[in-house]
Amino acid sequence: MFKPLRQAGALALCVALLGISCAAGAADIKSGLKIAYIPKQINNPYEVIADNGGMAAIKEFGGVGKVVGPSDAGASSQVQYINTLITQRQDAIVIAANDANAVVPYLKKAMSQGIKVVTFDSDTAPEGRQLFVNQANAEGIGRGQIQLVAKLMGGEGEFAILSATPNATNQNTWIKWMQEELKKPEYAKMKLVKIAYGNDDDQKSFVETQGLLQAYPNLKAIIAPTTVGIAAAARYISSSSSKGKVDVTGLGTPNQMRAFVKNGTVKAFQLWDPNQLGYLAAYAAAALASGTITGKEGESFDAGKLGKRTIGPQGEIILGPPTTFDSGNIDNFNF
Ligand code: RAM
Repeated sequence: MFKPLRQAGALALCVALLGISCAAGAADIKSGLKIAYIPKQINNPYEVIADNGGMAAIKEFGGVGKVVGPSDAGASSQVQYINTLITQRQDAIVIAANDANAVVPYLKKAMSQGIKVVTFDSDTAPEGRQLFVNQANAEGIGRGQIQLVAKLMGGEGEFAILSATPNATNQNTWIKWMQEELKKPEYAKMKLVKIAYGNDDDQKSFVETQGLLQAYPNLKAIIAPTTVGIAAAARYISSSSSKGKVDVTGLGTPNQMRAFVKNGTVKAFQLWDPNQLGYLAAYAAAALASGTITGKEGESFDAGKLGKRTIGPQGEIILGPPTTFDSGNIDNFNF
């Protein structure tokens, strides 16, 4: 008689007897859950770290994880993978969406067949998923990027944004908040001259950087809110005559950016731990697929080493604030 109390019954017990709601624990996760990850693109180092975090979590709770996905971040490149996963009757799909709308009909089809859908990193329109695991508050990321570039530029001059694809939900939301932040009077002497798109393709990002420097000879900084873009921009600038004149900042992984911080091309940039992002998304998907949460605001679940997490408005779960990396702390990070 104690066994049911220890497991699924524990939740009902604390609600009924103590009058409080309890977080769903890892013990409530069904065993053998099939959870498939679809990154924006499989060859993006950031996505690889995030997916590895997901696979580690799935291993912890005894599920079966896999990663499938396209080699480019095009708007509908993920559709065929979603369709295959539906046929394979996965328990949950965890996806970093390349477009807010293109994948929605297919994800809706998955959900209509009982497959749980969690977006992470880059969201769909809300009807395309049950939960969105966001790396950090989008407004905070966008405003933070402008605050950082303003410091680097001494609060005046021309700067450009080198983004990922024109459809990327995450970058577009961050850029919207950057533009909001820029309206403040303290940035009156700063001018955003261009938003370029490197499509999260290393070579295209490299060429776009070159184009920005040619088109805007007075450019003082480039913000690349993409790990692919910032690394390509830094590589271009580090061996060009713009080194020391044009600051590169944005969102990057410490391991990809370390050499450029050491050689002085990059003074500071930001990110969160993509591994933890993928890890959190797996626990969210497992809690949904086990029926311990339904996706409503206020529900909470156990996320392994990340502890208890609570669903916020619009089905959003936030990992935590970003870290700013510079020459003083970059060697403390290895991802
Ligand atoms: C790239 C991708 C990803 C984004 C990071 C910051 O790797 O665009 O979606 O979150 O950059």
